[in-house]
Amino acid sequence: MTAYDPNNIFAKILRGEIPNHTVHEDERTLAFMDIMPVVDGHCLVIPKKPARNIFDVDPGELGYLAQVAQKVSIAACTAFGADGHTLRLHSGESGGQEVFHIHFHLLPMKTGVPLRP
Ligand code: DGP
Repeated sequence: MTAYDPNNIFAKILRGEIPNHTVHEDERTLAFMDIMPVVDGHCLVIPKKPARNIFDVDPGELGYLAQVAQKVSIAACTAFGADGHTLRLHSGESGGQEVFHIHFHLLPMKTGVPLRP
């Protein structure tokens, strides 16, 4: 299995080396706005514990990440007036992953408003 790279962008965000717009933080997770949003309110939630993706994340960490994703998603939908939601998790280059620190994309959706390309 490929080793976790401690110099990936999200690891740098966790260490405070790259600024971010944080929307939620606790002892195990961080949620922040995506720098290239495909919809208004697009944010990401990541565990603080290193993991590349679905293939190596600890199941307990994934479960807690999903709980936080639910809370932040509901808050984001309220804040952005969304009536739906899309939750994405890319794993591996073929799965569309570009940053190799596991993250959920939280996408508040509005009827008639498509994702930006
Ligand atoms: P993925 O393809 O699932 O690995 O998505 C990576 C996402 O990370 C992509 O939507 C853009 C976002 N992103 C990349 N670099 C940065 C950054 O420096 N700051 C923030 N906030 N988001 C970033």
